[in-house]
Amino acid sequence: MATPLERWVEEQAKLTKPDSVYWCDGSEEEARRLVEIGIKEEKIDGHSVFSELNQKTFPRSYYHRSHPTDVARTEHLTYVCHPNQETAGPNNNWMPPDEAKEKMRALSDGCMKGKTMYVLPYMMGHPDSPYAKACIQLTDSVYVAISMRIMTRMTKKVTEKIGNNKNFVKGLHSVGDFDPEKRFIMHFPDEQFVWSIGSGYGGNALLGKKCFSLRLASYLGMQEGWLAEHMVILGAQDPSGDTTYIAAALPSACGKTNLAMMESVLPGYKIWTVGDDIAWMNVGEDGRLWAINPETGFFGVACGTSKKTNPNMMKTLTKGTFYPTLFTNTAINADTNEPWWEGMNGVPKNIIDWHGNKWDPAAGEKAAHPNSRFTVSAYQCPTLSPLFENPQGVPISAIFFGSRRMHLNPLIVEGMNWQHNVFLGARMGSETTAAASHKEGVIRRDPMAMLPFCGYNMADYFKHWLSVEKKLVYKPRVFSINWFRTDEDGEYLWPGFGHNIRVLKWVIDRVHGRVGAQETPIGLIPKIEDLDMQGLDIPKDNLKKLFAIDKDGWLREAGDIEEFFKKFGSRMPKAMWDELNAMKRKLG
Ligand code: SAT
Ligand code: MN
Repeated sequence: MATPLERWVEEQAKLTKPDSVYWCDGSEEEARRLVEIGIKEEKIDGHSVFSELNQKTFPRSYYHRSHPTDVARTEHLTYVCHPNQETAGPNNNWMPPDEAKEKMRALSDGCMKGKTMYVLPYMMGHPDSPYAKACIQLTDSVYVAISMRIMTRMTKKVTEKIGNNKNFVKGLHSVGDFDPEKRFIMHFPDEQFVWSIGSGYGGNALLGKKCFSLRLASYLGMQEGWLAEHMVILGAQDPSGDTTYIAAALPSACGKTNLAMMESVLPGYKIWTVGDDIAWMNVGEDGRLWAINPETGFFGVACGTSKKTNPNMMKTLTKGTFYPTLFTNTAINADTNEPWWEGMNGVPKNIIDWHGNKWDPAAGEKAAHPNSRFTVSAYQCPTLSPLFENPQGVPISAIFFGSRRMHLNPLIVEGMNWQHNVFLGARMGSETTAAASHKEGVIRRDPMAMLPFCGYNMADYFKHWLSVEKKLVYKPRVFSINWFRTDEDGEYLWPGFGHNIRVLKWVIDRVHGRVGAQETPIGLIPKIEDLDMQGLDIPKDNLKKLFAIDKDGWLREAGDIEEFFKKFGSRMPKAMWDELNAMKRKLG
């Protein structure tokens, strides 16, 4: 008798009509075979799927050039198909599930002809974790199969674990013919099912990541009383040896990976990395908030990563103990066959750009795509937390809601109480980045950095965040952060990167009740003298500017927040309106 899993795979094969179906076991030997296929057989737009990079300096690394139209998440083609549009909310594109499936069936009919369908059994979360989920993704892309091996715990055991169970997480993925006109990422929360066609790009195609671990999981979390968040998880060890765990939400391409493995400039402080993108958070029996990272890899932005900005990532990328590491749409140093990107180090003489052509700097185009990425195993990270594999996760004492703002938002602001904390997340706005295909650098509301990832009505999401308070005996402190404020000349006021430990130190001291704060109309800010500035010589005036509250600017911001809240009509919790009105009142 076939299992429900086997029957499901068979049904999908009947529709997509691959030449063969291959069940992956997640082994290194298998990965080597798939990479070989990517080098020799599979092509995208005339290019090989993989090519070998310099194995001396970047051991076990391969280069991947995507289809030129397939370089970022496509939010306008991403749908969350609840039976009822209200459940999806104004923050999601919506289609009735039946209509969505009909559309996808038509696009998927025969889409794997001439190809192999790979069956990927994987866990999100450590298999011993009570919070882990067993998942299956089908795909016709070796790039996606290999990426999933890096990003998740892919093993045959998952198939056994699913056994005769019907309730596993399902993903059906095909790159189709990469036609953006025929590209859709459809979510069916009631069935724990994601159906994606037309793209091989990370967030569109690695269905365990944003699609399941955020969009579907956030909805599941709402129903079951936990939180699936777009957050880094890190441990900050202080000179006493204590480690304080922090979860930090930041929009895509705003420095989450750098924060997760920051090299402290303050002596005695050390950061331990638990995750760089996704946190699943449950209230434990002890009343504390416990976070796990469901992933095992980093899918990070290459541009700007260097020995200076993120030395631990450069070490991670060159370690070569896990097979393989991927570089997607970076440039290549033609003389050394090493990956290269803007901001890595000096500019090599001969560069192949991300299109595969000799790069001419005079033409004014970047050599690496601004959203070029690496895919690398977390097990290569020198700062990986000793609790990375802890099934319970780590206890969170502080939460950051961060945005990228040249103006307005202070370096750090602390919430006054839980309701205000939730408002700090709900009022977030951030400048858009190259991680999604839209205009860059415009401010959009992005509550909790979840706008593209919240799989249900965001008004209900705020309600859910508010409701978590009553279960918490030990409430994390909550902060809004912004590393990106600039002065009149557009120069960054804060050096960022390893210097951010100065801000974390203040946070740790707040968590342990060792330091005070001062109240402003938007929340609590540090007393300047409480920030540890040893070894950093920046004008005192800059520090003042970093915390300046521009009342008129904030009143305009309040108007923008109000417009956003209004979209949710009567579903928006009154608590959020109360907070907005209180902020306006305090601003005068
Ligand atoms: O969504 S991805 O995982 O591809 C990257 C991001 O935008 O955070
Ligand atoms: Mn992300």
